[in-house]
Amino acid sequence: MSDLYTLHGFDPSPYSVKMRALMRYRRLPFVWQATGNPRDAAVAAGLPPVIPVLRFPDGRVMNDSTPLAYALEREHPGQRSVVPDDPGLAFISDLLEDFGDEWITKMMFHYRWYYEADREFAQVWVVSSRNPTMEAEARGQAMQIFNDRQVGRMALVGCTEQNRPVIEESYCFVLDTLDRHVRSLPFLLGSRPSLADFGIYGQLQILSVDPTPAAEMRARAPDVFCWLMRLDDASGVEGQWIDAAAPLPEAIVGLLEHAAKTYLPFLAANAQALQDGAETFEVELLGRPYAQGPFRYQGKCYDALRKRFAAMPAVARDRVASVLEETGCLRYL
Ligand SMILES: N[C@@H](CCC(=O)N[C@@H](CS)C(=O)NCC(=O)O)C(=O)O
Repeated sequence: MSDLYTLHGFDPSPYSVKMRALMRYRRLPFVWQATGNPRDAAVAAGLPPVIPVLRFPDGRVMNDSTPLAYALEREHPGQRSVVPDDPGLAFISDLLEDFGDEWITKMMFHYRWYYEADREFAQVWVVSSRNPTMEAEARGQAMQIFNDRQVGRMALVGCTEQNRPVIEESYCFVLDTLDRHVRSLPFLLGSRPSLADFGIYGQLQILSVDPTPAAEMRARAPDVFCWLMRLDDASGVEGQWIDAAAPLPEAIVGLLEHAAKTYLPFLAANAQALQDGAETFEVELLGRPYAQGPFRYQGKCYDALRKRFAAMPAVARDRVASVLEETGCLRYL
């Protein structure tokens, strides 16, 4: 039996590069299996057809990056963990990871499929990653099919003309805030990366390549680009968590305030729509109306976040509750 993991994914997939960076940081030996269609590995194992897919050395196969990251914590306890020791900081890390996975992903999807230059580049990147030497006609067809499928999904995930100003303003806010932060602290919650870093990294890494958001990032937040490169292979990083008893860094407070004005009210409205069986919902975010159809997976994310908050030891919960209250997050938890 090999002691290697196999990570099935590909470069244009935010959750794939998130897991790859996390495993590199944790120094877990793995094979990066990026040829063909990595989704086949999920289907063959009877899992939902999403990537990345991780095969453990004992043959188990799993997907979904957050449960995967926690499975690796159980598998390799204390070995360069990405979960802060302090339960309060661990919760902040979970919240910001989820903000990355489920809110910043709207920016990734919007920029990639809204602007023509980005659509054209993304088609090449995706098709070439699966099969770089495909014959010209088949390659053209594969690119068109992928483009049509993704553009057809935009409204489903909230990437509409109506929502565009909210999504783009939020992207600029995240860039500006992170840019300030990473000039004073190498990672979000210390001089070592947390799950929050990897969740936000996954989406922003793609945004740092797709042409329109990449130009925005380089122009307004070049240190964010440097942070992404640090995270891509952080296997040499040895660091510390911030002091859990000290006030949170200013930019982390800023990100929490922003989550309380965007992602969290979105989650609450989504949960309400799921409960009501509504076909669509509308919520005011950043002073503008934002509308989309309810999304079951994000209903589960919200549930998981609230359960984690409730399950925190009382001392840590009370400490973190005050910053969550000040930033406007608490009322959603
Ligand atoms: N929550 C999952 C999301 C994974 C995901 O959505 N992966 C995308 C690629 S980045 C995918 O496989 N989508 C399915 C498709 O395009 O058919 C995770 O964290 O891993």
